[in-house]
Amino acid sequence: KPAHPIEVKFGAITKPNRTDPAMAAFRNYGLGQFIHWGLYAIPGNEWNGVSARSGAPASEWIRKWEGSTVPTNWIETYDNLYKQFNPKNFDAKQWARRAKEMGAKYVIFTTKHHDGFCLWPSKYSDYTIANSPYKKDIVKQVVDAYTEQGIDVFLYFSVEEWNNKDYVKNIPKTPDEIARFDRFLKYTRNQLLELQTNYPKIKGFWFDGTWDPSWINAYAFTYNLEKELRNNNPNLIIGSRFRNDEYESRHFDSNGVLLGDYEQGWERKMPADMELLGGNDWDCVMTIPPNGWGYIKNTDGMYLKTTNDIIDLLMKSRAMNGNFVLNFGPDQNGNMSKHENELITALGKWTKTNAEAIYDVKNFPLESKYGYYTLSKTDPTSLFLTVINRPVDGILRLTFPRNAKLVPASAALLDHERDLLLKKANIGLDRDTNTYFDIIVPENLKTKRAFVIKIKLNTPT
Ligand code: FHN
Repeated sequence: KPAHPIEVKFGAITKPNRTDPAMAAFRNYGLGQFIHWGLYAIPGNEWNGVSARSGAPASEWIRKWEGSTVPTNWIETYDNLYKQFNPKNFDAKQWARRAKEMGAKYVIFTTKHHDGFCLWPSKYSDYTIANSPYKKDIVKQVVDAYTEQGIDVFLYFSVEEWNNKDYVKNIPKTPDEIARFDRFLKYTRNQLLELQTNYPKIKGFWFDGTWDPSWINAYAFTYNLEKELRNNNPNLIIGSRFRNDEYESRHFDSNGVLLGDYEQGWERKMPADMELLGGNDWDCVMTIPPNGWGYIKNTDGMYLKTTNDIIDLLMKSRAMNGNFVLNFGPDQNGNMSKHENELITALGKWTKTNAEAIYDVKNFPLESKYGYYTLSKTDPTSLFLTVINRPVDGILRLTFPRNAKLVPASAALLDHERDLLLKKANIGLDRDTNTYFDIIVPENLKTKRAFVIKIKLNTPT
């Protein structure tokens, strides 16, 4: 934040921390599902059986891959993949049922990624699902199926388009570039209004590909467009990636004010602490492999995050008032992978048992070396401790400030609904500042997962 605020004309349109029901619901989602699906599912991270890049390739970026193993006519090949896109097993209802089982309360679905292929029959483009052998509107099926399951839908939309002749990467300079980019901006507006009109049930947009100088330079246009989208739907939720101010500041304006309703910069990374978040709403979006959002045929040698990894990240997010969004990359037929399916089932079991600690909770201003605290929003005497690190001696020693208005009074395991022994521990340490409470973890508690302890708080006796 600058020491002296400067005048920003194209800054935030909405106030930070909106209090309307739509944003209140957003804050309580807890867990979300991201789905990256498009033509990149066909090659599935390899050209002719060879992964062209070492390290952590982004499978949905395959059209951009370079190197000796990429076929010479690869861009043309890619741009013709739509002629093969015919997902015979795609069943939006099944996806939605499984997402619900997993415990997801919102879904972010790719309507169009950087390759420009639209999964809805846009009247403003020929490069759409309508011209594939599949023909049917995929976005509509996803919006309807998820909404029916009570899962809110956000549409992912990439502004950047690799194969659009009107797209200009740098600030348009020549008359031709200016005319082309002008057409591109109109096209983008048309598509967004079309999505709003076609799918009025959506709760928000999740923007991407907004980093090129041309888009950054179009701050007046994007400001007006955001206003227009919000006028059409005052409850619409838009993250901080959509646009920048007139000084090229992205996510936050030049005075440090969030540009949008929640911070959208936490991609494959987590805030180290609450301070970094400045009290803004946020979500963390995460891949299961190290990188790669679209389908990956062969994951040999890649670390795939486990259910325990996900539980850890989910509860870390919740402890810091954020949502955690797990990405899935279905294959060209619309199937999730074996690992993804196993994750859904295992995570679903966990979120069901421990729902009280995940949804409708907020940060509790103490840290625990055992895991993460979350506090019920509706009952400030219900505190949850997700134990990730189980102590070797079975004693969870909670440290509370001496002057705390509420302290632990009783404890129970959420999964077994079993009461646990809780006692004040006069350990003779820092007695002027801290009070200690011991919770005993039963030796016969056999679990491969983190477990949650519900702690009832009471005024100190
Ligand atoms: O380039 C994309 C990437 O392919 C993926 O869609 C992610 C999802 O957050 N967003 C972009 C990188 O920031």
